Amino acid sequence: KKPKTGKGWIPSFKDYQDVYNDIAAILEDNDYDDGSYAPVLVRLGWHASGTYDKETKTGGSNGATMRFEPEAGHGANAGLVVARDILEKIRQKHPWITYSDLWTLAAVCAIQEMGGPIIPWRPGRTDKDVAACTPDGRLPDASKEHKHIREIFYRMGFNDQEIVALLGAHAIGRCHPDRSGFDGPWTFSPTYFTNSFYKILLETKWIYKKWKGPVQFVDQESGSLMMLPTDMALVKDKEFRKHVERYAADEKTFFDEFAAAFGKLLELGVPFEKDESFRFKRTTDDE
Ligand code: CCH
Repeated sequence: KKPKTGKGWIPSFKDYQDVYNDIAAILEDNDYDDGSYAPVLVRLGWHASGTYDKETKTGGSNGATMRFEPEAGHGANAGLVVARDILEKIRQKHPWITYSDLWTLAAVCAIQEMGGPIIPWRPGRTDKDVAACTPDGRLPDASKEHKHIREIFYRMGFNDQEIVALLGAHAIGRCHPDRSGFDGPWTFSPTYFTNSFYKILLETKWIYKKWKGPVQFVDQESGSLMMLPTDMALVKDKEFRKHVERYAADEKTFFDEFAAAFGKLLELGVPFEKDESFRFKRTTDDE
């Protein structure tokens, strides 16, 4: 077997599939949170990409600058060290892959392995140094509402429909008081990727949570689910609500539109050398 390094060596689809399989294998091998690292890996891929600014063409997944201070220490990134540390182990086994390709591939793997849609993904990102770190404040602030969400996502180049589709990722994972200050999961199945975020958002009676923490909502019936002020903005705003209703009614539509928007998010600002036909689909079955 030839070593996977050195000038002229180019990774094949199979090499990326091997990385994918190794990530898939460690997702549920733990007592972490609800029994899976998958949600926090999706959050890492999103926060690595969501710093993109289309005017200055800075930020985005290319660079993996969250490896460095100050970006690692930005308030929005609290807790993501867990995700970066798990992936460090994968990287030691596959030292040829860039962190920026690894982090985005891990998010794709996590979504697919949780039963979500196939996300279009292609390699080609390079890692940058600390000088490419983005300024604090590029990621959304959960205590705000429609105007803020639009400002943040329009800056990346998304429209209202794509914003609502992306937020459906809150079907998975949870808020941690020691990270964001908020508390609780959005759904009863936080390790399954479904359209349940929209259904629960529409069908539940939400009340303000009575506590000393930041303003958030809790479901009146069980008291165990939560919504952020930014999540609630999706049903208060007429344009957003239209799409919440579409996705709650039809999971296939949500999956298709989520896959397109998330695939786009992971590619913002990346100067790919290969065209879109180089995108490929990975499965754990190596199909
Ligand atoms: Fe999110 N998210 N997110 N989010 N998010 C949090 C957790 C997750 C906002 C705020 C928060 C997206 C958009 C937004 C995930 C995926 C996406 C938390 C809790 C806050 C706060 C963090 C903690 O305490 O651990 C806001 C505000 C917005 C936009 O307005 C988008 C887009 C995505 C992906 C497509 C995932 C997954 C989690 C769960 C992480 C975990 O550790 O369980």
